[in-house]
Amino acid sequence: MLRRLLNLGILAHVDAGKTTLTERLLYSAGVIDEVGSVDKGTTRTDSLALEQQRGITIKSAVVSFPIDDVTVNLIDTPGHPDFIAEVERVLSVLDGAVLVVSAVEGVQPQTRILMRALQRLDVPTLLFVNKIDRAGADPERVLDEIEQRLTPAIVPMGSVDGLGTRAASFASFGTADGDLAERARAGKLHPVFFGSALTGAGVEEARTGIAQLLPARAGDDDRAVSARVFKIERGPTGDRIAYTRLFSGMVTVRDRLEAGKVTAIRVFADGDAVQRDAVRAHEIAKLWGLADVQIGDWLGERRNNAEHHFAPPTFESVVAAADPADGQPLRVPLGQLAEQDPLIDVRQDDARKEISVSLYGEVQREVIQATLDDEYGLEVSFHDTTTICVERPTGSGEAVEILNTPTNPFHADLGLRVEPARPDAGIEVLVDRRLDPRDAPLYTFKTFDAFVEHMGEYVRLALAEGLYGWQVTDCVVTVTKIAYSLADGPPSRRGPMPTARDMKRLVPLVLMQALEQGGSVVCEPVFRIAAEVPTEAIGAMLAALGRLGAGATTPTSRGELSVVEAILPASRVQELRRQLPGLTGGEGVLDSEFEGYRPVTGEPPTRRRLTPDPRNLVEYLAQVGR
Ligand SMILES: Nc1nc2c(ncn2[C@@H]2O[C@H](COP(=O)(O)OP(=O)(O)OP(=O)(O)O)[C@@H](O)[C@H]2O)c(=O)[nH]1
Ligand SMILES: [Mg+2]
Repeated sequence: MLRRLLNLGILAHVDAGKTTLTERLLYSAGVIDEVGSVDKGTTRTDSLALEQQRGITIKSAVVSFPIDDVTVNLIDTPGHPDFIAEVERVLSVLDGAVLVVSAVEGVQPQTRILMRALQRLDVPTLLFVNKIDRAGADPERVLDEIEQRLTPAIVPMGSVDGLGTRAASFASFGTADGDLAERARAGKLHPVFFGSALTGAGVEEARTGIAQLLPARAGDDDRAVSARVFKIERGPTGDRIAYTRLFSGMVTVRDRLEAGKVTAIRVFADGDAVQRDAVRAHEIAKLWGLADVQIGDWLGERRNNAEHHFAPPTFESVVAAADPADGQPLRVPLGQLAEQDPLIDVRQDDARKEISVSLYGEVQREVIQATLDDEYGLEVSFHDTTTICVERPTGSGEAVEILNTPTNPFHADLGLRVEPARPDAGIEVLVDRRLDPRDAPLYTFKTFDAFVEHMGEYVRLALAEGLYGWQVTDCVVTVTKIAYSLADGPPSRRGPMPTARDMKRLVPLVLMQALEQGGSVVCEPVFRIAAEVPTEAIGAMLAALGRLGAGATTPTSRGELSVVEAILPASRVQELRRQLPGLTGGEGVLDSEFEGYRPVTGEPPTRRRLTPDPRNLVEYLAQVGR
């Protein structure tokens, strides 16, 4: 029988029971003889010491098990919002997903965020309403919440008996008919199972559902290689191990890829990662030998460009050795962590000898701290935590630099225009269609397309630090003029050809002038919060929101509880979290979800530049070297 493959993600909010369910599925498939426990630190997928100590998943982990003729590669993901980037990388390699919702806590903001991302990417998804054995479980309410807040396209697959007890069980309505299965496999309908990962109730039915209601695939090895790296691990000798999903083609040991030569392959198959000579379409493998590989890289053909599905980190902190006498450089260990972890964006300020990292939150910071301590014997502390802002152009600005003038020693004319684009549009780089391609320095860039591509890269690099030092985004940059000097041209244009290096240094010079002319505004990350508080505490809550400068919605009351929503800057959300227990007698619950960036009111915060500032021409030229 030809085996089919299904790469399956398990996603949910924190503590919903993903790892416990994974363990149960492995058990029910016969891959393990004993069900491990998160609370004892004995599960297959929470294998890191830190995960076992804390009882939470930090890194995604792959395990494989068979269901009939299907090999399922299950990827258990972390649910804590601080580790959302880990989920992001996994999303692009999935054929299907199980979204777990707790029958007690119900649909959480994180559940909504995950479901939206799955829908955007058209990943067929089953729902598993977990913890029906726990007191307070209310599957009917949760079903309503799913319908109202996630998707109306759901089909309950059975009913629950003995709710809220250890004996709680799931009774299936019977086999799914062909039409339902087809629509589920196409992602148009979401079957809902109920159960308990702890007792195993409903897990057998969910396992059958996974094979029948999600799209398993048979390989097509003949096509060109297209594969994606979604996780990187360091082996005991410091070698890089790239977790890779193949979409098409085949990769064999000794293949030379752009990122290096494949020296060993282990393919996930029925319980283990097995040593093989080749990995085929739809399989997931660990690849050794790719020295230059990075998380998110495509091997061979790229499939899509959609990259960011979730909010970016909103804070950054300076990291320093806890003991000032400890001369150990942090740069290498932090660099290695960043390599494995797309979450960690390291910023090195050479002038101040300071390193800072971007952060989602407190838990991630503790994890970085503990990892540096455990793996590198480095004790570090974090200080000066600040909000990461962005800059958006406010108006259109244009600048031109002509070669052989006192302000432009770079052997090329260059004109750039910066225009604002809609929020979240990102950066687009264009070339004015009226430009004559022959005016571009093709001697340097070979083709006009290559010239355009390089200009795009230089513009993006230069936009990393805007007028206030923040990343500039949501804009369109157009190359409006290009010309170069000629060895035998008229005296005013005579000179050597511009090099790529020249162009790279000239771009920031022109771009910053254009940006300055149009102006920019600093925007801070804001969150939409929903606070559920005892109705008698609502007055205090509204007053606190007022003090934090947030306009709130009119509270809606659900009996003894009232809910109020507001938009708050990231830093204020932290403050509100600290105040909440005091305001509500410990009864309040605060949900927050990244909303976007909004212009800051008052004095805009600035960030120290790490690259030479082109607005100070003399210093800029001295530093970049011409
Ligand atoms: N009563 C009960 N407890 C459960 C059930 N499933 C999981 N738990 C418990 O809930 C807690 C969290 O379970 P995990 O499996 O770690 O949840 P998770 O979704 O993997 O958590 P993160 O990976 O950290 O997001 C643990 O204490 C589990 O024992 C269930 O069905 N019933
Ligand atoms: Mg987990």
